[in-house]
Amino acid sequence: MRFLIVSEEDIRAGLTTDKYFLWTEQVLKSKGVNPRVVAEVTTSSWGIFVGINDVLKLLEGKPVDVYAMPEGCLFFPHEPVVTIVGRYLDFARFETAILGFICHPSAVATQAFKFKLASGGKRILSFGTRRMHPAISAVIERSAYIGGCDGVSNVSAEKYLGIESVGTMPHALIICFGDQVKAWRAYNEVVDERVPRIMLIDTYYDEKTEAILAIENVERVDGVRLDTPSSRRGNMRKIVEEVRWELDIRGRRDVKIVVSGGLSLKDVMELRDLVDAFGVGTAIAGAKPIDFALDIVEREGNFVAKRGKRGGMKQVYRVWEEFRDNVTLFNEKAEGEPLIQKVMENGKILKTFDMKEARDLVLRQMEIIRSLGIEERFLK
Ligand code: PCP
Repeated sequence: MRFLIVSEEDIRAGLTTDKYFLWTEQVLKSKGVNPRVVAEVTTSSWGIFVGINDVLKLLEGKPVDVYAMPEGCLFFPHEPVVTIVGRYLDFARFETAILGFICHPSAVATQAFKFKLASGGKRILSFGTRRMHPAISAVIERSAYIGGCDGVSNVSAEKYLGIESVGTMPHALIICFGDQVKAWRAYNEVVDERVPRIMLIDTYYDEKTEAILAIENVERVDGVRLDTPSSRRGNMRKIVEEVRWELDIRGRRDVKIVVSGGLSLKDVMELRDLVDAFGVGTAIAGAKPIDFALDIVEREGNFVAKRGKRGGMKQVYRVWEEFRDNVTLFNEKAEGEPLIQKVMENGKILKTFDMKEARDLVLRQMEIIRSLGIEERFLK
């Protein structure tokens, strides 16, 4: 018995396509129609572009050229993030997988970006792989990390991404001991001492009661985590304020406060001055996919486009100082740095993108947004 996961071979062979592409192939072949086209991937919202490496792996060896923005680049509405040049039948059936490789990962990165921007510099931890299929855990953590998360909880990130995962402790640990103090002490004794001691303080009693219990009974407490259930959240800010107060008056300003559980961007903005780190699950890992589409914009050298799309192969020039772009036809010049570069030539991969470089690019863009004071535009 195997998990229901489509194999890499089947994805490469084009099995994960939508049926209408197979009928399209059949019709075009039978009528001898196979134009040379330029097709581009665009959407009507802004976001952080992630997923190009898998697209390149998918198209490797096929007689097409591919152009793309760098991974981690913030794209604006209607800008091409990927452009494919070749005969339509050489890539038609891969549209489904090409979009699948970027729609959800880019959405995860975009959500991570928003949370990091909203946090005002506080730590954002990706806690949400449990909300999605485990086969894509590493994809989620990579996207979350590129988007700006400071840490990721899924252990697969260590093997697949080369980054150390982070975490605290689950309620199950406390309940197995049936006693918070015993559980916290045991954690202290057993877990590698390099791991910060972030004690979960909402299992049985009020958070401030458990916070006091922790610092008064456990030798080492680096932080406390409030995962307060929604049924108990009258006013989360007041709860966190109380915990901070009780810790401070006992001389424990050093104890960090971590908040998790169903967090939204609004929650983070409301709590960021009080909280040191946020564990975010569903709102990042389960991000609503960005609805990228792949559209033909040139056929046999002529501009074409369906309604709502813009014809012609394009270049995007970024004016960094103002954080705005100029979009032109590909061979035209404009003010700014060209963002679209050739990444595949006739099926040969010219460039892949490094996760850490992509993350650096994201953080650089975030810094520019902050320095220009235009955060509001990117928090919607
Ligand atoms: C998990 C963890 C985080 C949650 C998930 C993040 O919660 O403690 O708070 O995901 P979310 O943003 O989608 O809520 P639980 O399922 O309560 O896990 P546990 O009781 O094991 O800590």
